[in-house]
Amino acid sequence: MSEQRVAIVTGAAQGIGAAIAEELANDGHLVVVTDINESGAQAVAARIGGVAKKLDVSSPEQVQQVIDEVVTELGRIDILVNNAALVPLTSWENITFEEWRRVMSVNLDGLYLMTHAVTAVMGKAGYGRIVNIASNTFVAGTPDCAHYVATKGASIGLVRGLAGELGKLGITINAVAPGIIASEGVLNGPHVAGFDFVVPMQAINRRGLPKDISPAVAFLASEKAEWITGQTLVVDAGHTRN
Ligand code: 4PL
Repeated sequence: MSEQRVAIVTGAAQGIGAAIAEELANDGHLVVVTDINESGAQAVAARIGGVAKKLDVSSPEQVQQVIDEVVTELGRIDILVNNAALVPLTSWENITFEEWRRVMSVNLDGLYLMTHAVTAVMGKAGYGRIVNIASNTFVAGTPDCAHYVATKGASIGLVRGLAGELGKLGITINAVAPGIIASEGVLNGPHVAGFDFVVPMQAINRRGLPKDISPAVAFLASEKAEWITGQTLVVDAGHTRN
C-alpha cells in the first residue's frame, strides 16, 4: 500500500493530461499515467516518477483490468482525473453516425467506466477526488464540433448529478473547463486555427498552455478542496465570462 495518495490520469501521454500528471506528481502524489499511446505514457511516467498503464477508456475490459492492477500493485486510488477525449473538428453535415458513436464511446462511456470502477474503490476508503476535464466550448457554443460539445456538457451533467451520492462516501467530483490550449492535439490538428479569433476575446491575450490548466485541477484534487463539489471551474483566461 502506497503511503502517497495515488492518482489516475487518463489521456496523460501528452497535452493537458501530461501537465496534470506532472502537477500531481509535484504535489507529492503517485501518478498512474494512462493513455491509449503506451510509449507516450511510459515517457511521461519516467519523467515524473510515476507508473504507466496502456488504457483505452472506451473498453470496459481494459478499464476494469487497469483499476484492478492499480489496487493490487498500489493498494489505493485517491484521485481520478477524467481527461481522455477525442476532439474532432467536423461540421454537422459531415458528422456520420459512426463518428458520433466513437466520440460518445470515448468521451462519455469512458467517463462512466472510469468513474464507476474508481468510486467502488474510493467508497470503501471513504475518500476520493474526481475531476472531469470539460471544455468552455459548452459555454461558448463553439461550432463544428457539436458531438464534442455535447459530451462536454454531459461531463458537467455527470458532476452535478453524481455529487450528492458521492458526497456521502467522502468523494468530491468537479469539472474544470479549459478554453483553447496549445497542446500537441490542438497544435497538430485543425483546432489550431481557433487561436486567431479566441485569443483576442480572452482577458489575457496569449495562447494558453497545458500548465495554465493543471494548477486548477491539482487544487480540486487536493485535500484542501473538501468543501467544493458538484462545481465547474472555467479556466480560459476570461474567454467566456458568466
Ligand atoms: C475554445 O476544448 O475550448 C477549440 C478544441 N477552441 O477543444 C476545446 C476552444 C477547442 C476550446 C476547444
